[in-house]
Amino acid sequence: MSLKLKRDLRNPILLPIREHSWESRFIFNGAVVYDKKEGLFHMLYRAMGVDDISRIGYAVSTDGVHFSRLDKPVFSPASDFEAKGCEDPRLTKIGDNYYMLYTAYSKNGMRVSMASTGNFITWKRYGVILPDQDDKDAALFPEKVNGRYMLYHRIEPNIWVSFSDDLHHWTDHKTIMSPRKDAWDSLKIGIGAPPIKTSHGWLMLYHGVDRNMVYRLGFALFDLDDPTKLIRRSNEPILEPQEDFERFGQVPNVVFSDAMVQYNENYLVYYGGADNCMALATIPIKEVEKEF
Ligand code: BMA
Repeated sequence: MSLKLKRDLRNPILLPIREHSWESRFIFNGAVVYDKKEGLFHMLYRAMGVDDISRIGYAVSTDGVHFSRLDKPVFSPASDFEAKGCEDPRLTKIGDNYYMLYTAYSKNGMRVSMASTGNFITWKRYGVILPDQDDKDAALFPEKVNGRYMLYHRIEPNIWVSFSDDLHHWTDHKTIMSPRKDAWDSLKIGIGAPPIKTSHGWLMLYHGVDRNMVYRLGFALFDLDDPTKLIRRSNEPILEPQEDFERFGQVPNVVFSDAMVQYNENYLVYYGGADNCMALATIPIKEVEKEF
């Protein structure tokens, strides 16, 4: 499989705003959803400013490229577990609500946390949902599996899932995907975007890190009936650091994504370049379907 994402020529599509102290230095790793009825792309992005604490900003767009932003963050640390920041949001719509999974970062480490919203401004906070150990890269599966909610997360170096009846208590943790020896994803992996349903299986975007700490992106396909069963994955990365904004920045050689959106005939992959800015790369759905 040698699928490659195509970068949008207008990249980077979002940059820090120097005049806003909370997002003056870096903005990256945004979650994006497209609401077909409204014709709007909603983005929640990770922002860092003068105090080095990650907050979540909101941006909205009609074309998926040009975004209007709010002056103030829409989600900021509110507990000791979040004292150093709320990082890397991922969004899943279930019913009328959007569920944001994010990393709560503090001196105690990283914990998977959740909040839900109907409007991206006001939130119901669930707090830390996996309290026991360092854990991150979380996203909610868009459907119930055998009557239960399913959560993706990452306990190094693997991608895990857990299950819940009520979204608060998570059990039955198991590994569903691991790094591969001597490959671009040899050190650790984590989910990118919540999977998209296709006729062949659940298409997941994921990131892989190698021993040189280069972050790349790939696809993985999971069984339609049993989404914990991996069918295949990209032998070669579908996107890797190449442009200057991906190679130089807060953390060099990073393409890191929290969002894949189905829009017209394409998948749109939104990604952070070098933990510095937001960028967009696309691939025709047909091309992906041919390979899988
Ligand atoms: C991960 C997360 C991401 C970041 C990546 C590369 O551990 O912190 O937010 O993009 O590292 O630095």
